[in-house]
Amino acid sequence: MSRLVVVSNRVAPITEGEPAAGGLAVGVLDALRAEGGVWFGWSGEIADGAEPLPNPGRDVGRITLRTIDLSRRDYDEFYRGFANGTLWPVLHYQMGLARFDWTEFAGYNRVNALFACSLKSVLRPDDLVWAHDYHLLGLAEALRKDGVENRMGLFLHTPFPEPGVLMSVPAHAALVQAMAAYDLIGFQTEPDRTAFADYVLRQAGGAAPGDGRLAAYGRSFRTGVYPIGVHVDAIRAEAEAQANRREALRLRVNLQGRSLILSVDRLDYAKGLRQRFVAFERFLADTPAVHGKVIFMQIAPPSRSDIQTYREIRHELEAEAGRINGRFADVDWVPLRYLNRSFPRAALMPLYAEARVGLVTPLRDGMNLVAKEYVAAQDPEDPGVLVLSQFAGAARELDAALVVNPYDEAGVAAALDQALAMSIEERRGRHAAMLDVLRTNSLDAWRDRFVADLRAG
Ligand code: GDG
Repeated sequence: MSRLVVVSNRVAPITEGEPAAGGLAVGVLDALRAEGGVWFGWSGEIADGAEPLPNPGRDVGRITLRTIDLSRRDYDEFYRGFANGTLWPVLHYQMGLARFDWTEFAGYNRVNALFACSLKSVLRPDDLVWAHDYHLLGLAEALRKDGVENRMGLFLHTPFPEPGVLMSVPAHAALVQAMAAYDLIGFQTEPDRTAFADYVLRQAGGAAPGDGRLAAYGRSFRTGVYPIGVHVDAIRAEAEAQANRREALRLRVNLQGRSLILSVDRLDYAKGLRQRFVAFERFLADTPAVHGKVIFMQIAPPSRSDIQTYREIRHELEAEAGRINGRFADVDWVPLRYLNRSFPRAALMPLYAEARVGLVTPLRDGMNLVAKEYVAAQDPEDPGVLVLSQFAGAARELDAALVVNPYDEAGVAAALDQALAMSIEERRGRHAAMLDVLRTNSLDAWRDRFVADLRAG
């Protein structure tokens, strides 16, 4: 069988025998561990004058890790610039936070070509290339220009916006044309796939012969929907096995019977933290009966902190958290706990299980694995309630959650009230329905379906 070669912006640091953190890393590693293969990407190192050849390979079990370094200019123009300064906000419908610069777009293409050139040196003729995410929209086109004819697939972890939104990026036409060089493009949800197809049909004069296939730019390629999932049983086992860990015990003692509302997000404006803080404030203002009885804990490990918009949101949230606590806290109660750091995964799972409410309200999200992890971690006999943004990809599957509009403070506040008052019968019913979906659309199913479709062509 053909060898699997996974390409992502970063190769996650992995150690044999240890679980990986994050959905992409877990999903990809399982596939590679099962079949053997190569994982290729940026090392995380910045080295000026770096060669386009990959660093010496490192084998972890049956997986070979191949990395390249980036120069400072590559990092600035490709990573901080076009990928995270332009594409990320636009893909998440945050056009007001996007900037655009043709030099950065050229840097993005240059790094995609660098990846291609370096990857070519390790590729065998029948390897399957599986690229991940918005950093690598141009990889297949660059490989094909280098004469590589392997089968290539792309899975986009983020949303794909409607054509009118995408077109706010001046380079939109070149971007979509480059994507068409893949043989298979996978999306998290049907609306993402449809938005992409709309662009190809209406803006690029393409055709849709059926079965997700599109014809445009002189090529024919497939599109499909592959919702990423989680390992349901492993998460519940982790939540239980670690239930007596020191942090979980400390938390339980500290809660003193109060209800915990929990949010866990990378610190990113697309996750809707500012709107969520305001909705929680509204909930406290509207519901005096809960004062002293609930605690909202926001875990938000910093991310991309060398990008200005990320520094700004961090400052804003610190101020908001202080203001809300200043307004409502009492001598023996602080309503909002804002933890600006990351936790080991083993500590996170029992926290999920302890929380009465999982509050997941991104402004846009490709999927949102925290929502799925929260559901998987619950005790089926006494589960908590998921409050979920309608703009998370996960809301397409988890419609038994309390689905809210993250821009509607009053609506989110009302959902919190409803969640905390919900009967055990209703909680069990909603949880069982969501668990069924999680089992069907598991992480294994995501990976197996994508790889099978890529192989089938
Ligand atoms: C992208 C898309 C899509 C978070 N804090 C800590 C921690 N985490 C883990 C969570 C979860 C992962 O990070 C975050 O995944 P999400 O899906 O919520 O969000 P993104 O990072 O934006 O991921 C997203 C995903 O790709 C997969 O396709 O769902 O839409 O944006 O697993 O548990 N893990 C640890 N400590 C923390 O403090 N250990």
